[in-house]
Amino acid sequence: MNILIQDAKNHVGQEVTIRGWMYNKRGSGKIWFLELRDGSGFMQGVVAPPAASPDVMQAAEKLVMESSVKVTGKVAAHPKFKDVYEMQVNGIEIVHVCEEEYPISKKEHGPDFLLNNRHLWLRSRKQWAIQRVRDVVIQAVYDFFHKNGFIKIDTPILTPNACEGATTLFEIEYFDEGTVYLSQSGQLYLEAAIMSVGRAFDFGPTFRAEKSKTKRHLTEFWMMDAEAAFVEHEESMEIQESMICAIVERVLRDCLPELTILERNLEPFKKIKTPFTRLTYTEAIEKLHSLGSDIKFGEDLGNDDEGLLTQDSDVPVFVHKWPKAIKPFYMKTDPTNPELVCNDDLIATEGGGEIIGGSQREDSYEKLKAAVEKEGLKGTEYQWYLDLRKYGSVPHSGFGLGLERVVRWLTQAEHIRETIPFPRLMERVRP
Ligand code: AMO
Repeated sequence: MNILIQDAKNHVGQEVTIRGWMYNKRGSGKIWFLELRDGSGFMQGVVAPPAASPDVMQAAEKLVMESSVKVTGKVAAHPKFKDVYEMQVNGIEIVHVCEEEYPISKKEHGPDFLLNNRHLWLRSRKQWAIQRVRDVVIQAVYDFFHKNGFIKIDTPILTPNACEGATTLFEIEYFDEGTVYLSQSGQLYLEAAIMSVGRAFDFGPTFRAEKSKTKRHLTEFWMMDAEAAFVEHEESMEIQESMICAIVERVLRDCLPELTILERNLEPFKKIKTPFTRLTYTEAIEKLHSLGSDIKFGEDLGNDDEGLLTQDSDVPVFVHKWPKAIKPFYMKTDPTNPELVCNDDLIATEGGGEIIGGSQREDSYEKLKAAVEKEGLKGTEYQWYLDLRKYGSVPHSGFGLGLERVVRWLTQAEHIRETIPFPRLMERVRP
């Protein structure tokens, strides 16, 4: 019977076959320990007589690192470690023996070498664990939204209008229609969709021609945008913090083997509870000054500033109500101060940096039209967006969560490039 390693616990004492790869081997001609992986987990296969015939011993000898195999044997609980299973092997079917030595060995490799070999590096234990956490975060987000009345609306990737500023657009010539851009965010389209479905989210690749070589910037990243009708600034932050707690709980529940491989300290995780800290931008600047930062009012927060704001906090920190001058055209002006907007950035603990950007959207036709014009945006491309404020306009808010930023925070990956299977950075688009 073929099984997945993740189900081995249900087959103790039975003879089963696992289909996978041998990533390491120890032993001598008398006994071999095969370290096997099949994508669902890891398992040791012990190859020794009498269970293993001389032919099976020979097959084990032939296997080199990353050869693919089907291995049959009896499952046993590991004598020392809880929840670990091994196999007493009595059959080996070799699927493919590597023709050359596998390039990624146990020795230290530099980042360039690893990135050039990303197609192989993905098989490494740590990279495997990070991709599994990523998958669980995606599931948690879908579940959270469906439970809270949001439906998934797929927004277009090819768009004639900019959402997040003209400086980071990737351009494409689109037949006779002129220049279009790769989407920076599905937000504007979701705003149209919620006037039909009330609450919506999307989850897809977004693109920014960012000339930033930081550990937190990709040029292609996956963003989950959410939008909700009748939800105002405060309620939007409540949705955001509940979503982050749902993600953290799910990862703690489903990813313990992965977090163990990543040597992730679970204690800070357990402290992530609502309500998150809320600081207005003005309060944040004052706090930063008191902590020795020389940031000026009206400047964006740098990496160090974000670190200072969260260093003494067990929970992520909202910095909200930013100066209008440094934020996008669609944000709603703060009714209590026309220089500010009703927006928020959510800064993660443990050096995670900004993981969410959100805001209440301007719902007045006149104010939004003026903002589009002031920004120098091509008015005709935004007429449909302005229309939303002409027909049954409602207060509404939304936010965008950067999937890779969240995965980096949760896994404590050194660099964001490890959190996406094939990273696209300013200087890298291969493999
Ligand atoms: P914003 O520009 O703040 O907001 O982006 C939302 C979130 O996306 C992530 N992010 C990135 N991740 C990796 N590499 C990048 N270059 C990058 N840029 C942004 C961050 C950020 O918090 N339209 C709004 C969202 C909304 O209000 O609905 C927007 O795009 O985690």
